[in-house]
Amino acid sequence: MTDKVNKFMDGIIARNPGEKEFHQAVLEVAEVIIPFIEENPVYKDAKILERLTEPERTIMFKVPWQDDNGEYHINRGYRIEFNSAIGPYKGGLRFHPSVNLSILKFLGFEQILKNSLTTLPMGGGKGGSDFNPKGKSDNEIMRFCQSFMTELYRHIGPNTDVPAGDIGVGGREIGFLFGQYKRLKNEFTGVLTGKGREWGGSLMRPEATGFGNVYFSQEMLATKGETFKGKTVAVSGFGNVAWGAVTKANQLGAKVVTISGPDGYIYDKDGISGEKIDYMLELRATNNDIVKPYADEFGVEFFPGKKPWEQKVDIALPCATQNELVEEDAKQLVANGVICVGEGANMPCTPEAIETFQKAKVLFSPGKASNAGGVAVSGLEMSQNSLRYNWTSEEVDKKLHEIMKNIHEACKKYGTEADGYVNYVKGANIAGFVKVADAMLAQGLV
Ligand code: NDP
Ligand code: 2IT
Repeated sequence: MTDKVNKFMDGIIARNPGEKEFHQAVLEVAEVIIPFIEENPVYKDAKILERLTEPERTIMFKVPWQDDNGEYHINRGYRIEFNSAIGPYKGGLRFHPSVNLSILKFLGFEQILKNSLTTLPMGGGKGGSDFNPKGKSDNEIMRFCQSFMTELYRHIGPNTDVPAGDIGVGGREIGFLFGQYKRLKNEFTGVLTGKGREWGGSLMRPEATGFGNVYFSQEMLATKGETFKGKTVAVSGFGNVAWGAVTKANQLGAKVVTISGPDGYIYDKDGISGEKIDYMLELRATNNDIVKPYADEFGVEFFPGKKPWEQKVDIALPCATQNELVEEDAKQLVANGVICVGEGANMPCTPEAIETFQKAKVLFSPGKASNAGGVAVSGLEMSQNSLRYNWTSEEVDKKLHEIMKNIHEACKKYGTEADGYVNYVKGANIAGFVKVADAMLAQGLV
């Protein structure tokens, strides 16, 4: 089997040279799906995996804009329309200086299977720019978003491609992007999700990814008769996903002791709760990319240049970015007795880290399963926009909770191994794949 995977990956690497994050995301899927299609030759004969790993369309464009001092800047914009077998392309936009084709292709590819797992009718896509929001004024952000949408608008639409937020793109940016789309098209449609609640946004969308991650981890813990109550939790990042995860973990009676930024992490032995959670929002809104001010504000310890995984915790929720938790970190967490790791970010754990958790039989969920709550509520926002109606927070939260439970069940169905251990990576990939593959088969050579 390893030979078959290697041969397949040789083809991927040759056709997509230098795209290491994309290779990493495809390898994780290929290791699971190639043995599966050997047993289900209908997918093999139709070359579904080969077709699935080639984006339907890749758009790259120039984004010129002017800063507050009148200086000109040129950034690059992208939208990867990866797969539309089960619905319009759907996925976030990332604004971060590290953005390149490889990162967006890895995210777009993951999004296909994630969206399939939600059970909602959404294809996979991702986009963004190498624009750095750090230190930019509101006006600069607005001008950038307007320029970005001035090109993107011709490629998207409520039945074609529906972007949303991701790193560096939150409610404010979605507002500027939506405003420009509306001016260009003279249409008020659900072309973006993550909109403000007054103008078509779904309640609970800001909370959805972090809440969903905790709901999923709650299901994993329940398989061992455990709960969040009284557990110590390490969270990384301090953005949208981290904020939602900290909030829900608190509600379930856990104590969250860390959050982190590119500058290091803070350790709050009393737990990040109450007004300290609200402070996370302030920190994010400053656009300064640092978590240290939390330590100054609340008089707790700050560990510059370090990651939270060196602390002894029961549960780890990586919510910052890809490859932020490496093998050494995983070994440290395991040595300290971690029982559950729920990925809130996309691909935050390296393959070696995942293997370390799985070997130690730690409950481990891949982002495409446990962070699917964000895009799931985006899907519910699309439904509400089509209905021209709004559900209450309670209604949306209930649906989100149900969806996360269903994803957990699907992972268990396809991922339970002979000894009873649930391999959630295997389960998520197969469960997500089958629906998309069947749709592709039904639609002919697409
Ligand atoms: P935010 O921009 O709100 O926060 C991102 C956090 O990660 C910040 O703390 C950010 O700090 C940090 N970060 C980003 N890039 C890097 C980097 N290269 N090195 C170190 N730290 C970094 O984004 P989100 O919370 O929305 O996204 C976090 C993760 O969750 C991402 O992997 C995203 O793809 C994933 N995700 C998001 C969803 C959503 O609905 N928003 C849904 C599903 C997954 P800084 O900006 O200072 O670098
Ligand atoms: O990675 C993700 O799932 C997101 N950033 C959310 C995508 C969406 O369309 O809500």
